[in-house]
Amino acid sequence: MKKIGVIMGSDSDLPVVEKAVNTLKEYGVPCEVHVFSAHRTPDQAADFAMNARANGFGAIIAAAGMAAHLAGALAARTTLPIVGIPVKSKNLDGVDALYSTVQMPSGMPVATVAIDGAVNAALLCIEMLAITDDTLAARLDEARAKGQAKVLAANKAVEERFN
Ligand code: RP5
Repeated sequence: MKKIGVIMGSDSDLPVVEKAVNTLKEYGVPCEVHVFSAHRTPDQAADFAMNARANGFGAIIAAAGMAAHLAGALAARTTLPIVGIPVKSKNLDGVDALYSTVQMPSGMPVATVAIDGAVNAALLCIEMLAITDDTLAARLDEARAKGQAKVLAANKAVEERFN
């Protein structure tokens, strides 16, 4: 199975990023986790992206806050799919990172999830791998069915109380 690269701009992003790592682990998807900054360690970030395909990665998750250029900087160096997580910071609540991550120029895509949307970032990568992996696809279906059962139960409780 291809690996997922999980890159964050700072170890201060770890509380958010850990949720992506845990989700990948739940599905048995191998990943590598690194702190590479688009601004503070640009050479290491570029080097990782340039060699990622040859090193067995299938997609890369990039989490960064503030002037969040990490996802775009990695996208500039690889044609592997990049999933960007805009990380919330205290002054602008993550809207700064959301705009920095999502507003990519044409020809240079970054699939951007919600602010702090680490679980969805992991699930999106798992869905990419599941295109050619029926076991993973079945596990995704199972999780969807569980989610649906939960909402149906909640609906039943609300309907019984109010209707
Ligand atoms: C970004 O700046 C990082 O991704 C982090 O979210 C933010 C703040 O970094 P630290 O100052 O906490 O290292 O590059």
